[in-house]
Amino acid sequence: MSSRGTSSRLRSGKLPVGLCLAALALLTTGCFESGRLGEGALTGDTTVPPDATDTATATDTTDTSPPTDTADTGDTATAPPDSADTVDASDTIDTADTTVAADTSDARDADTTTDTGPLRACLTQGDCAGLVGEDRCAGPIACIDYGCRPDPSRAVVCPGPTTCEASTCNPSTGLCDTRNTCSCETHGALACGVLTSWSSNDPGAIATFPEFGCGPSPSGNRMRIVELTGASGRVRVDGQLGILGLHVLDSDRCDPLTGCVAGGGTALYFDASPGKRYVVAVEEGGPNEQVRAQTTCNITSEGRCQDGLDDDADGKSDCADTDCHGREGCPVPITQETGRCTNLVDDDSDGATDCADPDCGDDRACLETCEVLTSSTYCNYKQGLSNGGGKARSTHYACNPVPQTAKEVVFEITAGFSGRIRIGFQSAAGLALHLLVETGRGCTPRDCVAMSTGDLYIDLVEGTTYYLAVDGPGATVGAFDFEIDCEP
Ligand SMILES: [Ca+2]
Ligand SMILES: [Ca+2]
Ligand SMILES: [Ca+2]
Ligand SMILES: [Ca+2]
Repeated sequence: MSSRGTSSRLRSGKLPVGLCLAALALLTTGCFESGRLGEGALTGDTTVPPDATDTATATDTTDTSPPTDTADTGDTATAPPDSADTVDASDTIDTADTTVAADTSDARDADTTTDTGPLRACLTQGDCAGLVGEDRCAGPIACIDYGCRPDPSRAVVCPGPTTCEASTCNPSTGLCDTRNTCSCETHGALACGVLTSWSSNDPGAIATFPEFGCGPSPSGNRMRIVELTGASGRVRVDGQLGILGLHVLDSDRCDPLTGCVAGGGTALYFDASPGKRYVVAVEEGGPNEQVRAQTTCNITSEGRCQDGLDDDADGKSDCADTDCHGREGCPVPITQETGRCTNLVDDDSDGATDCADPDCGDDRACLETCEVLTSSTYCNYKQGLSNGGGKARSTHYACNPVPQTAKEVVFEITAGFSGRIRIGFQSAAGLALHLLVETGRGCTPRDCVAMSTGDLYIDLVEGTTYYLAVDGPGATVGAFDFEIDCEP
């Protein structure tokens, strides 16, 4: 072996030396070892063995890890047994089976068999002819195990309970007796426009329904079903005194779940379908209580503004309904800024605050004024002027929908007589003549009564002061001719 190893080193030259040196650095005896290494190197191209040694070390780690790893894998391995739990789930099926068995009168059969034993010994079915068991629900008598006894496979099974029905087998008849647990037998009646009173001691109160399909369930007190006669349109039933809750039921489906029309509180609204009959389940507080209910039909407006209900079904409840504005604590919404022109609030919510709102145009705080430049006017007064020398104080003339933002020139006339005059006016620049009448608040475009782009006739009233404002849109500046003709 070693000779082969040596020859190997000679052939391969430097590599084995390096290996040897490396081995020397670690072990004194290393070169012998390295000989073996070299030998290994031979096979070493199959170098795997040394690696295998490494793997051996790895195996050590593996040794440590296995417990953990194996444990993990072990768990996964245990997973299948878990699926065996699914088998447990099938136990549930077993339980179900047991339950079913319990439900069906198997148990009863067992009892019968144990208690009474066979009614008669038998070999054939004919031996049991004419025999009837004490419990007919347990099944007809048949020859089973040489004894005449009830046949459990033919025991009577009654339908399971529904919301309003419960069914049980009658042992003497072997038939299912079904009873209505949602009694719609009425005791009393409510009618439109009538205030109805009764005592909770009056006969007819029943146990409460367990649950309603509309509105919260009552608190478990006893209940009385009353007829609701003549319901039409929008209906309100208002429970008073000892009433804790109300539910309206469609009397064709007197079922608290599927036939519930409206309810939950002590007052309710609903829209009656023409020709349909309704009953009301009235929850009474307890014995010895006076109970009272008011019924109103064909409601068309919001009668109650603080009950949280939409009386007339127009989609708006209480104060949100205009019917309630100004009533029962519901404020009248502000629709105009007028009179609220200095509070910095857009009171009517139209996007314009105070003086910016046209509603405030006449408010003293917001009133536009005009400045009279030419006070000395008289009959036959005549001037050619330009508005460029005027003032831009007036913009919004009551008689002109177009804002006049240019400078204006204003003439004042105080009538010394009553009669018609003509104001001669012309302007090639697009200016207009505005007639304002003094109303006691000075010159203001708010008091404009007429406008003209040409001559203007005025029926003067003696003693009245008039203003004639020449104004234009935008930044219009231009010439105009102005003339007063007192004898047109
Ligand atoms: Ca309403
Ligand atoms: Ca209301
Ligand atoms: Ca305001
Ligand atoms: Ca406003």
